[in-house]
Amino acid sequence: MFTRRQALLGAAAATVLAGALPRLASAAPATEAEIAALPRQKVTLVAPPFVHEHEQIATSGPKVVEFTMPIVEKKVVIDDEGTEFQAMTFNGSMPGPMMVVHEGDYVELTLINPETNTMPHNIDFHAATGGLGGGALTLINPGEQVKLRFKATRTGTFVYHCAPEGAMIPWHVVSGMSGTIMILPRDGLKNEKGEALRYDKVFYIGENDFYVPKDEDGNYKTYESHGESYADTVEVMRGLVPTHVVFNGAKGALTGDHAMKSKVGETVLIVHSQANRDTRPHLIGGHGDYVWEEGKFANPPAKDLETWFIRGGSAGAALYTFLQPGVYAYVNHNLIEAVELGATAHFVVDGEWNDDLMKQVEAPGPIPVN
Ligand SMILES: [Cu+2]
Repeated sequence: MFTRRQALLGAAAATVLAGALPRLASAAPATEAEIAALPRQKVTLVAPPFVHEHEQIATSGPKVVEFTMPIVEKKVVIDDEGTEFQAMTFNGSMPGPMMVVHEGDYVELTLINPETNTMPHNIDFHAATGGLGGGALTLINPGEQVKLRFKATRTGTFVYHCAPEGAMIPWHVVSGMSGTIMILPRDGLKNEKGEALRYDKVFYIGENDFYVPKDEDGNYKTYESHGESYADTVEVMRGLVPTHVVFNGAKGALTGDHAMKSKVGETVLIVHSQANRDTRPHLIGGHGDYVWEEGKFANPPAKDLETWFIRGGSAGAALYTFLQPGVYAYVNHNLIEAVELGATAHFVVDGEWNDDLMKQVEAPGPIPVN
């Protein structure tokens, strides 16, 4: 028999345990009435590398943050040679847009699969708990929409991706269906000593590996529809050698005229995701001042990194204050992937050159003869 004493002991044990657990995970579930009473905020998503406006430090209590994303199946060009690719996208961009909320907020997403699409899709949030990250509750056919709510209980940068079922999962992911959500601590980012860190700008870079089939002559093949491209594409995928490794959906999407802009003294947060494959971001001529390699803000950031490692299926975050002007290449430091396959972006940084940090003491010239 369950006595009153046992019940009290149980309650005491639960209290001790609750103290050791993360606050939100141990909190009693909120009722629908409590959630309904929370303030609501509607966010309009923007295409990467840009990120919608948000507070770094929450100025109010938890809220329900509303997002809407249509799924867009479309043909896109992914390199300078005009290679056509049957893309599947969240919100029309590769990667899908970055969402930002605070710990303790509720994410409420309306996912729309327009009638013009040909396939079922869903969304698996690595930040969410249960139901295949929401994948089990969001599978929708063309012509349908669904609304999912989940509580943001863990801070960090987390991948989301389409995960319909079986062989469709990797195909939809390497067709472009992934993105990132950033869940900030309510009191903002911190260094290893618990001191506040803040950014002037945030950029979101999504890396994609593409597997485009070639014909007998070695030219990339084009297809009329996604369905038609499927069998050939799976064959290339099984070789595990991508034909393209790109940032933001195409070779050159973030270089030249599309370079990201900053200036000396500005602190930039660079969020980098890869939903399928490992990668290793590196800022040539710069560093990662503070890097959350695994992207989880409950862990102290690593400092002064030269290159960081993003595990396939995750998103990491690096904070850097630019100290010199110029054009910085930001690459996947598998340099074959960076240069040959497309994984290069540029930062154009304005400002004053610092001779103390670097100076060409003597210009190139002939070797003197003694
Ligand atoms: Cu999909």
